[in-house]
Amino acid sequence: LSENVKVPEPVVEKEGYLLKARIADGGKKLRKNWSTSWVVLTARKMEFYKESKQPALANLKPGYKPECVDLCGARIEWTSEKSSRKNVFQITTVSGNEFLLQSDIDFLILDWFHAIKNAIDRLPKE
Ligand code: I3P
Repeated sequence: LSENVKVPEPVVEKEGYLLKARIADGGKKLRKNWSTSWVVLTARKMEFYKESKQPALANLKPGYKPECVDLCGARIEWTSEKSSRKNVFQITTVSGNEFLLQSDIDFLILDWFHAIKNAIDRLPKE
């Protein structure tokens, strides 16, 4: 294949700001640290950007790679034990990464939960 062949960008199903905390990395517990993230959902994965994914801005930072979550075989569930905040759900990946996502706005977090759950349910389990 020629180096000029570009892999098309996957279709964005949903994007927006959420509060995010990564609480485990490969099964190893991490210290919880909430931060606002620009979240981009496509069919197979989620990306967490430190700021709005403006293509022009992203291009100004060569090499910037968002945190990426493979949704194949992932689990999603509401949790009330892992945070004192309301409206928190957890995503657990096959590789043992755990993320909490939260918004105070009920309809907004519900939309995200269902969009991610639908994506996971459409994917093969591994
Ligand atoms: C944590 C921080 C988190 C809090 C967490 C604290 O302290 O306040 O916001 O989680 O509670 O440990 P630190 O900044 O010193 O690490 P929530 O906001 O989700 O409750 P936790 O220990 O009960 O997880």
